Amino acid sequence: MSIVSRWLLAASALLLGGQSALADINMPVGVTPISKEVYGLHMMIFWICCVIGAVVFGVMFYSMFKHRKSKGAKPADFHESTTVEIIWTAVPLVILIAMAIPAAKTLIAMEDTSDAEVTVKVTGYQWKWHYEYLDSGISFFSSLHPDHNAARQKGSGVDVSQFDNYLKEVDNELVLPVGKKVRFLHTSSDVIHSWWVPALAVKKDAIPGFINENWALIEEPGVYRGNCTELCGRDHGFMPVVVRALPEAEYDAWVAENAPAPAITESTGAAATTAVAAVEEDADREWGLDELVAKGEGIYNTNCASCHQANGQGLPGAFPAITGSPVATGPIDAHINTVYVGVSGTTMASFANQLSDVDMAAVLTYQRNALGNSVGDTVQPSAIKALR
Ligand code: HEC
Ligand SMILES: [Cu+2]
Repeated sequence: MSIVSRWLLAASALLLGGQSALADINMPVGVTPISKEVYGLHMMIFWICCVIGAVVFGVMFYSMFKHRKSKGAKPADFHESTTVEIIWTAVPLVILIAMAIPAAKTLIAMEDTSDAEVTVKVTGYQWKWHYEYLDSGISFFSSLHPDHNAARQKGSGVDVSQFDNYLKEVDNELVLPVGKKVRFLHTSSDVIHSWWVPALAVKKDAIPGFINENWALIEEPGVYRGNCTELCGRDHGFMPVVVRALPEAEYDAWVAENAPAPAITESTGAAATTAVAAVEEDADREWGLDELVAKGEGIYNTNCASCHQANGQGLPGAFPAITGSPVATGPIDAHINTVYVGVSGTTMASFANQLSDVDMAAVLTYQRNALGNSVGDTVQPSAIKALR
């Protein structure tokens, strides 16, 4: 539907008192007490503006018509009317104060992050989000879904109409409980991002070196989508947010399943300890070239391809090619160092905290033995572990 027809539809719906077409272009009501208050304020102020508009233009057009020259109207020629000046100062003042009181109440409520039951630290990265549940120790990165990421690449040939939420799907969703106050701590590891989920009425800048707070109490289970809303570089449009709100019992089960060992209660402790032990064993054992390359491909596409490109060619002048790169085909230690430490002063960030030992070993081995390179050696997870 074109913008014009949408507006015509909305205007006719308005006249007929209809709601649905209006809701289509209006801001969402959302699923938190704050989002509902924000929506209420928005509608209240919208209607106040409508009334003011109708009154002001009504008086104007009536006066022009009633006192038109062809009817022999003679203009008044008085100067300075204290009464009029007092009225047109006082009336807007009263209206502004009447609007400011409820708005200030909502603003104060938005800032009140006290008594939160769950705290999630949200860190922006170029171009993904990192979520850290401070209470249970769960933490993970959330990137654009690999299928969508592959489809969006130039010349992928994928028919994107097959996706329901094209470019609005992630690999790991932020899982939150319904009916609990959740506090968000927003920060960034590189440039300024902004975490925005309209249905939660949460939109906060993520600034390196600062922590901003916000909160939400989600009232209905569901999936709520959002975006980064601060222009943060070339893939700014490809770091969506997906929140999955679960009823409390399901959320608790999800936490029990995903929490690392220390936060686990006695009853589920054994299973989690084995899971952690398995991960540790993975980092210690000797890996084969093929399994590292196989694992490395996905990690490369998620973490490195946005700059170095999926085919390893880079972007001349901005991001060096990995194919034939003297670093990726040269001494192993310098290659590890480039990715573990990063290259200061460039957009090549340190991946030490972004990738596990196994993941980093896999992506390095992938760079050395795929994308047109064939050095033939492997980077073992134990070599990365030794650097920590
Ligand atoms: C945000 C963009 C960006 C991302 C994402 C990125 N890099 Fe880089 N990378 C760069 C830039 C820029 C350089 C060049 C740094 C310099 O000037 O030396 C570079 C250089 C490199 C080099 C050295 C290449 C050469 O020949 O000089 C390697 C190896 C490398 N990156 C590996 C990786 C790996 C592995 C990942 C993913 C885990 C990754 N990069 C993700 C931007 C990026
Ligand atoms: Cu961003």
